[in-house]
Amino acid sequence: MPSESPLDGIARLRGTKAEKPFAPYFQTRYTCRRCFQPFDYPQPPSLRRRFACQRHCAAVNTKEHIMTVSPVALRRKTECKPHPTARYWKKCDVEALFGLPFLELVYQAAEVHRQNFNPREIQLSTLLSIKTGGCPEDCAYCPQSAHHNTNLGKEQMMDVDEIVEKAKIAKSRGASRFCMGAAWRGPKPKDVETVSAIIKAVKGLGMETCGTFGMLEEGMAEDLKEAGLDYYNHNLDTDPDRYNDIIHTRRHEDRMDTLGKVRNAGLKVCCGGIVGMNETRAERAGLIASLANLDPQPESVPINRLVKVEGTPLADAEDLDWTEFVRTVSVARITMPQSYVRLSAGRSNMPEAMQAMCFMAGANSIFYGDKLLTTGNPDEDGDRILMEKLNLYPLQFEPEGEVAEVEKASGIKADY
Ligand code: SAM
Ligand code: DTB
Ligand code: SF4
Repeated sequence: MPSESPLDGIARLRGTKAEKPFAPYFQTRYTCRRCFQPFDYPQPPSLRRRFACQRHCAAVNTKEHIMTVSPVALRRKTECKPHPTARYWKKCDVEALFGLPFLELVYQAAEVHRQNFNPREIQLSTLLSIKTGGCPEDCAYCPQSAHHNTNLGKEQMMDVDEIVEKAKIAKSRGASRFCMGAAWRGPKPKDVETVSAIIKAVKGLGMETCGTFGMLEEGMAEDLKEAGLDYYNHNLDTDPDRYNDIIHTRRHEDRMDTLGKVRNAGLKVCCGGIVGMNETRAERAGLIASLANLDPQPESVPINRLVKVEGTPLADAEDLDWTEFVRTVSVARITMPQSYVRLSAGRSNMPEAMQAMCFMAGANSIFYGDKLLTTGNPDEDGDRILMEKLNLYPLQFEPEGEVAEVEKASGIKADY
């Protein structure tokens, strides 16, 4: 009998065939940070080094424009391809867009917007902080970090009934999506059970649901999907090259890992960032490039203008000129033509004309309701008046599943 390899021996004992048991020990399976496809690399590279897979991404594997990988084998579900990245966006190309004459840039963005969306429709999401304050992360922008001296204390998780009540009000005022946020580094298994019950209840109202609960461990995204979560919000927040200056308690790669898990579970991705954190234009371009190179691109891209909160390290950040904010929205629209671009935090001190310019440049979603998570937002009445003035109207959400069936069978719209 020919000598048996150790792998053949294990296979024989298990009663399985040892054709291709697993890759030899020196081959490590990585996940490309651009396309989320697994690929093998012949030697375990240092985690500090950056790699792209050798498929299409190799073409862009130049010194400045490579993507990071980490040794987590992820598979993207084949049905989960809403809008694959049409091209790879180099940071310098995005910066070149930023440098276009202002009105030319807005005009190009408006054209892209009209090719992909009804420019009169605005998606309305209402936010609720279901667990506020005391977060162990040290994000320099965030009033909820336990590392900063803001006047926010650590609160308990809100009660389910109270959350559902808030969601009903949001729906009655015209919001199509209810976004729930928690000041966690990531949820514990028990927290996933609690939020799953909440998601189920909100989904039952016939609204889209979105959650932002921090970094997810294996299996959690699937549990949230199962509970009825539609979107997971997890922002890249700033240029990957600057990430460590803004947050010291996690890495950009950790964010990417969670985004991979979210995508693999079949959840829709809401991923954006913040501008106005003393970054350079090149760094804003880096943020937009990192979002646009997610493949598939995120369905929803929140562009936040920093809300400066006393006690946070960025409380005295320099004001970003309004034109630079409109440029950021325009560049997001051009590079992510099929994504909803949300004019997010920071609207409270944006004049109406500036918001109108953002809508012109392709923003087609807002946070609707007088509070974001812990800071203020324009009230609904003001937003409705602004939308009327601009002849915009809320995007209607068509309910799916049980609610839709009941409505269809009875011919009566559910009374929420
Ligand atoms: N803890 C979770 C996380 O970080 O993913 C979820 C909540 S966290 C508050 C959600 C997002 O809010 C952050 O990623 C950041 O983009 C945004 N954010 C937080 N503080 C902000 C501020 N002061 N101004 C603008 N956006 C802010
Ligand atoms: C996002 O990109 N912006 C929202 C939402 N996702 C969760 C949060 C904005 C928070 C602004 C500061 C606060 O209200 O605490
Ligand atoms: Fe925590 Fe999220 Fe705030 Fe960072 S942004 S401190 S993770 S709540």
